[in-house]
Amino acid sequence: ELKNELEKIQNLVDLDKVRVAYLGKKGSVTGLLKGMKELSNEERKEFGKKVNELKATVAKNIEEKTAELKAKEIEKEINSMPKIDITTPANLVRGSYHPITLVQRQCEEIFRSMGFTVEDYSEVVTDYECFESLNIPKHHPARDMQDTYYLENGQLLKSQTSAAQNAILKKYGKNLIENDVPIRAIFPGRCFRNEATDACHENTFFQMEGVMVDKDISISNLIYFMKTMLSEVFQKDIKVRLRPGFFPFVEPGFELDISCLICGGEGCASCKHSGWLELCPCGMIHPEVLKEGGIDPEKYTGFAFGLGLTRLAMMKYGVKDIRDLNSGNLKSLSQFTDDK
Ligand code: FA5
Repeated sequence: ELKNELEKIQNLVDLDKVRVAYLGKKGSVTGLLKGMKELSNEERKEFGKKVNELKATVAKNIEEKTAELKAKEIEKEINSMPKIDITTPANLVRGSYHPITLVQRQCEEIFRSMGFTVEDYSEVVTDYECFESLNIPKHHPARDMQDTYYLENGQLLKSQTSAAQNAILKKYGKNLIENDVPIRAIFPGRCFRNEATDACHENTFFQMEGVMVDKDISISNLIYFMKTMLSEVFQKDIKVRLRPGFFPFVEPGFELDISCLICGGEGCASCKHSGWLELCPCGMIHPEVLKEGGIDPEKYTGFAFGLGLTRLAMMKYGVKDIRDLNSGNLKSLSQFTDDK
C-alpha cells in the first residue's frame, strides 16, 4: 500500500503527509503499537518486533523517496537557469588581422601622411582599364607578361593594380588642371594571374599602386617616396637598387629591389638565392597614358609604381613561403601584430 502511494507522490509536501499518515502520532503504524496492550507477553514480544521492522521499512522508503524528490527539484532548478557557467574561466582569445592587411594599413597611413589619397578599385575590370588605357593595345606582346583570367562576358580579373590608373587620372585631373592640385593617390588591391605557384608566386596576390602627377615631377621624387615609405615600414634605412625595367605604361621604367631581409642579402629560397627581392616596378608615366587620362604630357609629368604588397608582408614578417598567406591557417596567420 505504501509503495503504491509513494509512486504517485510528486512533491515533498505531499510526501510529508504520507509520513504523518504512517509514522505520525496518529499514524497507522503508530496505531498498531496501541493495540499491543491486549496481547500476551509472548505475542507482544513477537508483534513489537514485527511492528518495529515495519516502521523501519516505512521510514527507509520515505527517506529514499525524499532523496529522489530533492534530486528532481535540484535538476528542475538547474534546467530553469540560464545556460551560463559563471565558473568557467574567461576565454579572451581575440581575432587578428591578416599580415597583408596589417602591412597594407601601415602603407596607407604612411602615404596619407605624405598627402596621398587611398582609392578602392574593382577586382573585375575591362580590357580597356587593364591594358588599352595603359598603352598596351590588343595583340601587343606585353600582354603575355601577365597570364590573365578572362570572364565569359569579356571582362577580366584585374592582373595588376595599374588597371585603376586611367580612372584615377580622370577623377583627379580636373583639380590638377584647374586648381594646380597635384594628383597623389595610392590604390591597393588584389590581383589575379594564371601562374604556376611557388614560394614567391601566387595566383592571387596583392599590389599597391601609387601615382603622383604634377608639374616637374621627376625620378628623384619617385625614389624619395619609395625610400621613405620602405624605411617607415621596416623601421630602418632600407637598401634599394634600381634596375632598368620595361612596362609599356612607363618611360623610363625601373625595377626597384630591396635587399632580402630574410637572408640579409646572402641568398635564400625566398629571393631565389640572389640576395635581392623584386618588390616594386616603377617609372615615369608614359605620355600616352597621361594623354589617355586627359592630362597634357607637355605640361605635366608623373611617376607610378606597383608595389608587391604580398611580398612586402613576407619581408616584414619573415614569411618564407607565399602560399602560407593564402592558406587560411589561423594558427600561423594569427601570430602577426601591427607592432612595428
Ligand atoms: C606590374 O604588375 C606593373 N603593373 C607594375 C608597375 C606599376 C610598373 C606602375 C610600372 C608602373 P609586375 O608584373 O612586375 O608589374 O608585378 C609587380 C609586383 O607584384 C612584383 O614586383 C611582385 O612583387 C608582385 N607580383 C607579381 N606577380 C606576383 C605573383 N604571382 N605572386 C606574388 N606577387 C607577385
